[in-house]
Amino acid sequence: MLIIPTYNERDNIAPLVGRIRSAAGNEPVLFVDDNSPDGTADEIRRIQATDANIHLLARPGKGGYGSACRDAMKKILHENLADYVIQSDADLSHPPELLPRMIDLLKTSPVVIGSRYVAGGGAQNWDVRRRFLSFGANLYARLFTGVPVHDMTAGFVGYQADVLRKINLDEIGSEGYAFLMEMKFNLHRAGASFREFPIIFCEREAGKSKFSRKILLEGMRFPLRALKKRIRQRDSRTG
Ligand SMILES: Nc1nc2c(ncn2[C@@H]2O[C@H](COP(=O)(O)OP(=O)(O)O)[C@@H](O)[C@H]2O)c(=O)[nH]1
Ligand SMILES: [Mg+2]
Repeated sequence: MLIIPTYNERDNIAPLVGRIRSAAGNEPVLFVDDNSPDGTADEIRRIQATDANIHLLARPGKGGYGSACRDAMKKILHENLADYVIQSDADLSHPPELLPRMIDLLKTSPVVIGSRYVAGGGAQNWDVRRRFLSFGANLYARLFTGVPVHDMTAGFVGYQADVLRKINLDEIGSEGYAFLMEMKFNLHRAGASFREFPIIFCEREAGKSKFSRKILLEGMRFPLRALKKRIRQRDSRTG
């Protein structure tokens, strides 16, 4: 089952569902919409009328990307809706054509990451500055968190349901893309192994990014918090 958080993504929903259906047949999709002012939920309901595998978790207000993903994961785990969960953005940044590869890899790997930073991966329409910044941020995140993953902020990630049951989703407090790092950090500490495969990330064409200064700061702080946690634990083991 796919989970897709949405906030003001009305124009992306129909093309997104079209591409998912072409690439991955009737794969169930759970949208999590936070009462988007642009009527994204109405657009999802319109498509639900002809597609029984489109589900909608409608939340009352903007609760953040991280909590939208958490709520969807908790619902799937509690209600036993699927053997695996794949999270993806609604803005077509993550090519739905790669879903069959993701689903195939999930048969043998507990956590599968669509990665920009393995051979063959990358980002479309990114200038040198943005590439450098993103690569640097990922290197910093990998070194400080100690998680052996090249794309720590990847948002196209698949999880076997059983590996998600090894971590406590309520302990994860990050809201922006720090959520993506915190998930990987906590899964790593729970003993999960990771498999990365290359994706070409596409910058959105419709709608606006919800990226903010607050999200950036949270993202910059997370690797430091993770490093402190690792040091404290090492001290408590040796001391
Ligand atoms: N439900 C929900 N979805 C959100 C929220 N913030 C962002 N999203 C969705 O999360 C995904 C990633 O957000 P986006 O704005 O593209 O971030 P960017 O890729 O970092 O620029 C998109 O599908 C957004 O619609 C939120 O507060 N609630
Ligand atoms: Mg985006």
